[in-house]
Amino acid sequence: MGYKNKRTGYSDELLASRSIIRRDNFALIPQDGLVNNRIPGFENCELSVLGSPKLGASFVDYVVTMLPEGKNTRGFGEEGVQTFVYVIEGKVKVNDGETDYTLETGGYVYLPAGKKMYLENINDGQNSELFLYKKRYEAIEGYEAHNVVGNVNDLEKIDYEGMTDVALSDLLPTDLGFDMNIHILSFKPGASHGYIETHVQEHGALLLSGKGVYVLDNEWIPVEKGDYIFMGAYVPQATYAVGRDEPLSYIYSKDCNRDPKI
Ligand code: UGY
Ligand code: MN
Repeated sequence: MGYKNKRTGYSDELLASRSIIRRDNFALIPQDGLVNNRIPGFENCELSVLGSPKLGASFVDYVVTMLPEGKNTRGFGEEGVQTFVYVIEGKVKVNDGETDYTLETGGYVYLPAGKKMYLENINDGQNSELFLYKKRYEAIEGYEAHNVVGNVNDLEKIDYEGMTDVALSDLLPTDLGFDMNIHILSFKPGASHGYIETHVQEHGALLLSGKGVYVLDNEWIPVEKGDYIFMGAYVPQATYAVGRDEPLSYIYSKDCNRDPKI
């Protein structure tokens, strides 16, 4: 139910939800139940804020449906904040104040702090679906970040920790100018993590395809395409992919390359 699948009004079934919110720890937010948020600058767009500081994240994630006339001419981002957009489906023009980039499905743009992101749906009268991200940039002397433009279909797929049925792609450069990265992890049905990770980094993950069972802080939770998972610092995490042919894939952010502040 909800605006994403246009099922609003009275339900014939009992009200139910798969949402699990453990503030400052982890959250599962399925598409059902998302509500349309209005954010200045986004015109003719339906969007929902996913991970945010109110949940315990140091970043903000959004899922955005750009309607045929959808745009942001005011600029997404603010002083000191880096931004990232990934096209889940559609065709979008992204501008950094100077240069236009045309993105199709699988395309992405990262803009460093100091630049605003302008967006326009150019998908021939059809909607475009986006994953958006912003985080305050933590600078270090002698290094800086720069614009990154690409498409996941052109990226190298690395066997994840030696497992040939789990593929990892890094969307951003790994050099010290970047204090975060965006990755895609893809598990063939039956594949899994090799161990339950526990680490200081946070993740915001949007499931792009497939089904699985995710363990978050020792709770085993069924997950599927369209779900969003927030994993806070140190939350034990891993997954088993299930299903018949579709891989369980998700795009996710991870902070990196910085010494924690005290
Ligand atoms: O990069 C990661 O930490 C990743 N393997 N985490 C995850 O999939 N939950
Ligand atoms: Mn992890």
